[in-house]
Amino acid sequence: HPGDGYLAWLQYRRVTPEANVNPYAGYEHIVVAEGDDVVIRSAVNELTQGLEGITGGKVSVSGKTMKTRSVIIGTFGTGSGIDEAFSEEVSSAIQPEGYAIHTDSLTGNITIGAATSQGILYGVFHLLRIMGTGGSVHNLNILENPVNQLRMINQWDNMDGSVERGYAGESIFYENNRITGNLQRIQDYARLLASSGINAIAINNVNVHRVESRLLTEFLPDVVKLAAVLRAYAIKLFLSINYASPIELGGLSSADPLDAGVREWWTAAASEVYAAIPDFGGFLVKADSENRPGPFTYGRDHADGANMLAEALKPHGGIVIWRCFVYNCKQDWRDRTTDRARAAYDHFQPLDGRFMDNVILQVKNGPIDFQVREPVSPLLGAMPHTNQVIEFQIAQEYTGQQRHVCYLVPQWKEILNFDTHLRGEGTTVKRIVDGSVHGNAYSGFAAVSNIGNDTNWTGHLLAQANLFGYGRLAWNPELSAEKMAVEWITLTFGTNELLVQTLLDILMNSWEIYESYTAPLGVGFMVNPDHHYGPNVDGYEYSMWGTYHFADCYGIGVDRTSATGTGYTSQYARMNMECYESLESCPDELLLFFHHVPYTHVLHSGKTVIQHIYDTHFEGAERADGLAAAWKLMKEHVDEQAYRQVADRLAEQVDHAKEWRDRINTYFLRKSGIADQWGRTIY
Ligand code: GCW
Repeated sequence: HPGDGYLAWLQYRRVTPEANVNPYAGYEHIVVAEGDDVVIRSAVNELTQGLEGITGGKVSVSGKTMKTRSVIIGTFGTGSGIDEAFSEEVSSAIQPEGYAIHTDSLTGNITIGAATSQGILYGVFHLLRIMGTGGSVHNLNILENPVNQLRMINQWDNMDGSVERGYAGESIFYENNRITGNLQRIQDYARLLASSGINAIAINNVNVHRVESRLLTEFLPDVVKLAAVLRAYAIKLFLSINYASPIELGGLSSADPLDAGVREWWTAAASEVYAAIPDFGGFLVKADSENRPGPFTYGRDHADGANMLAEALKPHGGIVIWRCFVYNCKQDWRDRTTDRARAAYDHFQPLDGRFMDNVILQVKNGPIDFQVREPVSPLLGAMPHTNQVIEFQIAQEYTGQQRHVCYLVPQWKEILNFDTHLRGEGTTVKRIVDGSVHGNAYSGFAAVSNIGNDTNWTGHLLAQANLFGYGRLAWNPELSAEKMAVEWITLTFGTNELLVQTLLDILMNSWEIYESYTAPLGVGFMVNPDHHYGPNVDGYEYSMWGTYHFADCYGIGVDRTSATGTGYTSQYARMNMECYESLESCPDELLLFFHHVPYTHVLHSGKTVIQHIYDTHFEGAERADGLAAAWKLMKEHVDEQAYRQVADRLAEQVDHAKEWRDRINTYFLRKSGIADQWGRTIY
């Protein structure tokens, strides 16, 4: 059903049916000039499906160009005629994953040329995106290369079918401790990923438990089947591995990375995987973090641990992606000197230069954990001799769990545009993670997926925009959040202007709204322990996880300055360190992340901290109401089922925003004893 959300942004509906002439009519012939491999076949299938949907006609495929309106695909330098459609300049500028698209103005023939089948697949999706959004195809002259090399998705799926931090049903990859037999769903997921530019996926949770450890061995034949489905969409498969595998699977007595037997075990394990999956991506590793095993047990460090695996993978061209989410999760809340925000940098920065060149460190975007507001992780860019990728979380663990709408692309854009000043002005995060600042061999993006087996993939229909936007942003971080939103809306819901504008407003305001009724001024973790949904100001205040706000009757915030606090600010380049260190220059939205201040402290906005808390919480809840009201007006412009889905979630958000508002305001009124200037109801 078109409104159930399963087709997501690959609806291929006939555009502008109200117009007399379908602008794409006649594009019913595909020419495969050269090449026949699984990826080309996917491209042809997609193009066939897409053109049939969009034109309403029956599409034919052959090797021969028609007089008009053919879509011709092929690789360069094969003598197939593809080269002639492009200038030498264009074809030589195309990188392995890139493509060019050209329309011949006389015949209307559209040629998609690339250096590889993968490039052709991306070119096909680009053309279908233009048609799906009602764009003109008359004069296309497109040249595209991805900015980032690795554009990866991390599934946090467990083999029992559960998904860690999953908010859209169960896993599509596993059930009952087996790999799924429903490869159709995997293929449909692969189409969604490839169409947004994703080229890699780790198919199991970074917390690798007993059964999942055996993906490397016993379950390998089924992993091979998944790899085949993904390969057809140019997506490389990675496995998250259990660092203690030599013990748990191999029966060895140790997992010491410097032990010869352990190294041999990994070398053999890697060889077996590559024998089964020759284009296997490599290993993703969470080690010595949140009770996961790692090299610390043996008195070794992360470089020892990662290099051992890198050596095993190297002969096969594989890589190790080693996560930097390492901190003390057994902290005593009485201990005021340990600061979780410092941990990633303190653990990893001193190891710069020690990692093999097929190791990539995966660094979370912020120093804590995917909060609605955090500063940028100071580790990003601070290791010039080490490959790094940035890790985002598409799953909205702390941003409404796909029950509240929260379009995260604006947050990601802000992070990517942040100037680290590490190599002078303009050393933005996006230039660090694309590898250009430090000239890295490997670089790019990774993110935690937000899908499950719900029919609409993401639970909240509007959360699909985050998955789509992530892929597009990984391909090109210069794209604007608005542009990606409009693309997603149009591809998903059609071109009705009022609807597009309404949804655009909903998406573009959603992050700010969520932030305002939840976490003020950079305070994080005021959530219920464990599941992390809903307000609980002291939920983590006396916990061992190391996330505190230190609110008392005078004030709130964490002193992370170098002068009087934990010294976290010193992990930034001078310009940023000075900016955060001083109360005068620290931006309002991060004030309480860096400073402990009285409730009466006056912000740059002119408001006191306490009044800011009250105002944003009242406004935020009201604006959430506004989202639901705006959507109500769309009832007649959108499919009934899609309308319901969104309306139901928004109704829950409206209610829940009030709960946040009242809990937070009441807590701080009681703590501070300072009344709301406007005398509104606080309990
Ligand atoms: O955000 C936290 C989550 C954990 C997760 C961990 C991590 C997979 O609450 O569920 O574990 O981060 O990133 O490793």
